[in-house]
Amino acid sequence: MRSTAMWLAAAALGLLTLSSPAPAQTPPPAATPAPAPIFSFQEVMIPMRDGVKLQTVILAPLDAKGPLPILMQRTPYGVPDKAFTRVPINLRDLAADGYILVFQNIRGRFKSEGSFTLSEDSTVTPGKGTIETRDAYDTIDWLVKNVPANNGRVGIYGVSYDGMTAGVTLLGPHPALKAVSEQASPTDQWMNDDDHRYGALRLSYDFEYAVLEEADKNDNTHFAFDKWDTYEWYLNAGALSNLNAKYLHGKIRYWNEASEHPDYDAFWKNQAWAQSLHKASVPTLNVAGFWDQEDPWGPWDIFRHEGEHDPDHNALMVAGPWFHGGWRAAVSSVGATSLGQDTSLAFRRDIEAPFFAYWLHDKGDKPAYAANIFQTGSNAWRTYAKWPPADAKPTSLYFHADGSLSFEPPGGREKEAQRSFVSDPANPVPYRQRPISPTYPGGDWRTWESADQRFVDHRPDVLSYVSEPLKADVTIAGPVAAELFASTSGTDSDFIVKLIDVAPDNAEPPHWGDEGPIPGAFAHSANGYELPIAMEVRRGRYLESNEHPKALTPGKPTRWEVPLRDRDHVFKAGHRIMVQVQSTWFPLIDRNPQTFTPSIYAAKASDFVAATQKVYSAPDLASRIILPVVPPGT
Ligand code: PG9
Repeated sequence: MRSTAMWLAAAALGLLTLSSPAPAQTPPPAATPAPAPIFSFQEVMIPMRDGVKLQTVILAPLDAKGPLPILMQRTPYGVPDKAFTRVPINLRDLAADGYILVFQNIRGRFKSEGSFTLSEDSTVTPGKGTIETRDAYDTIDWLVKNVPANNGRVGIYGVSYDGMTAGVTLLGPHPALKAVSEQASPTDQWMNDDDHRYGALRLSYDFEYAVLEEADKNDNTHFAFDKWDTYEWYLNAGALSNLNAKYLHGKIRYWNEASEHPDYDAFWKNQAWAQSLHKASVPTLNVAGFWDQEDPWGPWDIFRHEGEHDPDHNALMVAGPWFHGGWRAAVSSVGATSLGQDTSLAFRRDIEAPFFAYWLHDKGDKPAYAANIFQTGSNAWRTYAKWPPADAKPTSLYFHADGSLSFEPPGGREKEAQRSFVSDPANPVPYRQRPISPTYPGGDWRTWESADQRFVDHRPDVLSYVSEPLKADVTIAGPVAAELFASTSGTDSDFIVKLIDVAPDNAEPPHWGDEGPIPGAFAHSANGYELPIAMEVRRGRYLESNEHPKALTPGKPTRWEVPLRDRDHVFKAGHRIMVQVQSTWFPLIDRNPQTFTPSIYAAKASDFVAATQKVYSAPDLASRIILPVVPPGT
């Protein structure tokens, strides 16, 4: 159990302590009797329609008083073994209602037969979904016919890859499948989530995850970096082509495929499985984290596609202040801000468990909301009958050439106004404080999206725009976007936009429930904290077409639309709103050479050049952030 993905699987299975680790030196208590098993354990090989058999673990509660529903999880990361005897903390609320728990390794992973490659696994066959749609169908069919004392109803849930195997069941559900909770499922690996953002390669993630899953059928493999600071390692590796030439030697199929398909072609489009989803085929609880460093977008994408036909309001959206899978851990703060409650526990107890109880046990009431969201800033749960809320009005927050940010558009005196910086691929802006440890299995990858951005705002290649302290709260709920007018002296380039909530320097010490302020050091670090609310990259070559990249015209001001996803946040009175703009974000995003080449995978060292970037704030080139502002009192 070693990667974040594995951590998630382990966390879901309760094989990790999720709150605080036990002190290393504490001697074990003498002769504690082993807890009595509460499940019967069975491992079976379930046959699929093509004869391939999948390794499946079935845990049936020993104290069941009658037939129970089945709750299953399908994973590439490994299933529990016989040591699984207790209900893990993060399944406790679910398990209290009584379920037969089923865990299955997908085909080609561990003891499951058949072959596995990342791309084939999520490729859609028209009308039939993905291979996982079919394997889930066949598994459910077998389970309801063969597992004793089941009530004929099945639910599926899971985070990330396991969320995707849950989500794709919606493309061809078995009639016994009554409830789905896909949590942080990716839906389109070129457009968003793990591997790319609008075609910009998520270098460190894509490279390390491809090795993790494709190097060995029976393991989750960590690339053997010879440097702790992977910023340095990736920079020394040079042009992308070196990664295969020097390290992978063509052995990792997904990396080869990504290199062969830099643009949005059929290879990627066929894997964008939610494009084939046009209705809420089964009641669904979609779950997303606002600070999810891997798959923040897919759940919203699935929710929107289900909304194309959902007359019974069966597609629900839940979002909260979570890193990837944080709702299966314990999240009671973001950055240096206390949220005043364990939001993850609240989700599991008050949202997830009642959702499955209603659909699989006929217990309780049908959830009455469309979206149930933990709004940060106000730090409160809010339910919405419709998402995005109709009263939120797109409102522009303009950049000014003096570095200020305001709701006033640039005036006549700002004609031609702009700010510039030099973006040098030889000295890219780190995406988080160095040293940057390998993505997995280190824990710091999990929280970098909520890290204080003061670590870069002094850099000459990062532009900051900041508002006056707000006189009243500004609440945003719905999709956020940036519209930049910017130029580069190069023929290709990236722009990264970050929307930041800057805490005042007199931040109140955070309170924990009724127990009073949390001691000083924590409050101290909250002073002036620059908390990212939204961050994203756009790659210039794809501004006009995702399929056919084009060179930029050097020096020409160009419109860059940067989607910043759905948000629900209150910028509190006294806080300031900040926007940072930069052109590198390394090694999260590969370095744009800033010289157009037909494929960046084929760029040579000599193509990587420094470029002068200009961001405009003139009346006719008014760079801005578009915020879905909710009027006060609504
Ligand atoms: N983010 C991981 C993943 C999901 C689906 C495809 C590829 C990677 C994960 O944590 O499982």
